[in-house]
Amino acid sequence: MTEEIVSADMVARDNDARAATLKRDYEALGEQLDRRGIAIDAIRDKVAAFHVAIPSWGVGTGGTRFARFPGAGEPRDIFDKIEDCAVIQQLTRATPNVSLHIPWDKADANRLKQAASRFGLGFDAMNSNTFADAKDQELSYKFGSLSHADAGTRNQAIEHNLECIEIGRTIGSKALTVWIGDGSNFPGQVNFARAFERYLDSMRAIYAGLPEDWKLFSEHKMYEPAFYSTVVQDWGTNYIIARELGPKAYCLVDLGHHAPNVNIEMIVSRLIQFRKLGGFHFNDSKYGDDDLDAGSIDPYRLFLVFNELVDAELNQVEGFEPAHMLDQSHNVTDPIESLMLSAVEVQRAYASALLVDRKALEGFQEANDALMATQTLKVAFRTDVDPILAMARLQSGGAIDPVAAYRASGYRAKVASERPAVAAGSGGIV
Ligand SMILES: [Mn+2]
Repeated sequence: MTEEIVSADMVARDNDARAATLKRDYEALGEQLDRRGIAIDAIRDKVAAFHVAIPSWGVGTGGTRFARFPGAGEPRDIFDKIEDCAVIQQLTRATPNVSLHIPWDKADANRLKQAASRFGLGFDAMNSNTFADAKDQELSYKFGSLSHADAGTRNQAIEHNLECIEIGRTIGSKALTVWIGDGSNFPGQVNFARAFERYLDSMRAIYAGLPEDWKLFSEHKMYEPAFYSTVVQDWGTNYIIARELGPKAYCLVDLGHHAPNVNIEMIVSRLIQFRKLGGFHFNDSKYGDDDLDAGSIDPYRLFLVFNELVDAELNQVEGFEPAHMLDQSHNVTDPIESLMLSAVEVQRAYASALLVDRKALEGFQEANDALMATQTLKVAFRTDVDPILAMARLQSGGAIDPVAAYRASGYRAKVASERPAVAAGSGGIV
């Protein structure tokens, strides 16, 4: 029996107060969609089956280079984090998996498994960390890890990734995400080609340690922590890596890791077409890699990304099975609230993309009718799919209004009294 953190009676009471209005809104939208030849229940069922993973570090308060302002009741360790993730899942029913970060979440693997299964949670991709030095680590990653000039440092980083795979095997993960801080801050500091060759060699060693049914994800990032060059700077390099390594290697697209105005949905399309899209780190950004909440700045871009994903889904592209995860920094909000609403935003983009009249769109594309083609997308984007999302949550046992139910539950005040305040420190977010 899955344990529930927030009182189920309390959630039911909150839902009861909203259910009649939701039913009316859902029926009205159903009628409207029916006129467009869309069965609302089918969309609801697809939304209910759509999941996005929560990164363990996301439930802690983030920070910037300037400061970090800790929130009340911050999780003290991975077991507190799992409880926070369980609240998000209980109320949204959209986030059944947690993505661990090693060494931050290092703990006895069996205890981890037990803690998660208590709340019916599973584990998503493992995340290795060779962009910071762990406590008591022999060699420093100050000047890189997998691409480091020193073979000993590279081996240490390879070993760390192999250890992450081992932990992941025990807890039932099926993927490893490798994100590195390797790069340079000054022109001339590193030789681009030699650094990349060393990185590829290291990745080959990690790839060789991958279980048969696992995937290896590499994530590109244009800048930060290195500010002049990064070793995996863009999707082209990322694609080269995945191709060089082999069929189990895929590219991750983090929405914040691109230059401003880059056409991310087109990158997504290219990676799908060449069978190398591994999945996403969802967030949003205004100026750079701001790690803001998914859909908070440019919901249309998120919709356009999902337009590509739904296109691939409907075309049954071979091997198309992208992993979805949120990767954001919550500096001024309650992380649980931000993550709940972000999961809903990702579902919203998915639901809206499912409403696109693809036959009409193709017709307009063939006829070079640019105006009607783009309007076809807009019609889907402008449709308020809120009742579909709420109904999917309600029928899956979640909350019609997750934030209202969460606030009514008093969860944050409760954990604030149990968990001592964490000292304000540095950002510690990637
Ligand atoms: Mn990321």
